[in-house]
Amino acid sequence: MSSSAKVWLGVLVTVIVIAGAYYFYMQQANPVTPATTSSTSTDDETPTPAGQSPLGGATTPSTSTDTTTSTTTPVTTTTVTYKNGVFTPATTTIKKGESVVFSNTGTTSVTIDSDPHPTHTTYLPLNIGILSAGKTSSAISFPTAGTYGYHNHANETETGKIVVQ
Ligand SMILES: [Cu+2]
Repeated sequence: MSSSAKVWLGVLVTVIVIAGAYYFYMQQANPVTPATTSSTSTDDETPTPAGQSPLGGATTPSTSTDTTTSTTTPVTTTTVTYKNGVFTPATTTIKKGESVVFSNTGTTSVTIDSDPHPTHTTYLPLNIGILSAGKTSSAISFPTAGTYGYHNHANETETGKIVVQ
């Protein structure tokens, strides 16, 4: 029993000596580390003044944002009605940049397309296609002045035009 205690004591002393030696060597290696730390703190001083300049400049752009917010222009939209073979009004006059919607208030469907029939090339946004009875098209914008004819593609004698001034 006492001999095994001596063995354990020997092991304990050996471990302490090895740990002490290891710790001593680590301390000798340490002088390199403080040199790195002091050079890092020198680098930190440079970004700090640079970071302060954007913070001061940020006050000016936030003021100009308020000026941009007040831009809301309602678009004038004119309705053309189609009822059982007739577009009303036959000629719709609007201003540049305004819009037109087609509303089918009759009992038969209509196929609205841009002139000329059958190529429909005058103004492509006017190629609405089939508008069922009771339906209203989405708004078509006319940014450029001119005369834009359209017709019922299913019955090309039913026509109308939009004059953009
Ligand atoms: Cu057509």
